[in-house]
Amino acid sequence: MSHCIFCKIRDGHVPARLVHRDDHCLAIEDINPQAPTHLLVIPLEHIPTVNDLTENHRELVGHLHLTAAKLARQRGLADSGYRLVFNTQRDAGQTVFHIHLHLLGGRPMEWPPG
Ligand code: DGP
Repeated sequence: MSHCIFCKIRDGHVPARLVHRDDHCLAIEDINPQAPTHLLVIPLEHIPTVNDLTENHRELVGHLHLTAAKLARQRGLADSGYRLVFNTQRDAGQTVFHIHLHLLGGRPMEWPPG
């Protein structure tokens, strides 16, 4: 079995609060939410970091963003706003090495992030 926690969630071996699933990605509630809405949009394919994306992932990357925008609309965040983030490698605080798009919203956010 894969050691990757998001592969385990994808395969149903670890429970998660699933809010979306299709042929290319799933979306779950983050276990440690940093905002009233904090979802993770995760490709089904195991891709460790954004550095590992190739031209073959062009459509997938668009799909992850369109899925996040749809989920944000469903939660009434389209006008108030939200943040989409791919943390990449150590300095950005990446802890799970299976790419995931954070969708954060429901409160004002600061810039630059800490
Ligand atoms: P990052 O730091 O960008 O790699 O974010 C990883 C996120 O994944 C972090 O916000 C916490 C979340 N997370 C880690 N393990 C689990 C888990 O088992 N279930 C869920 N739902 N989220 C998890």
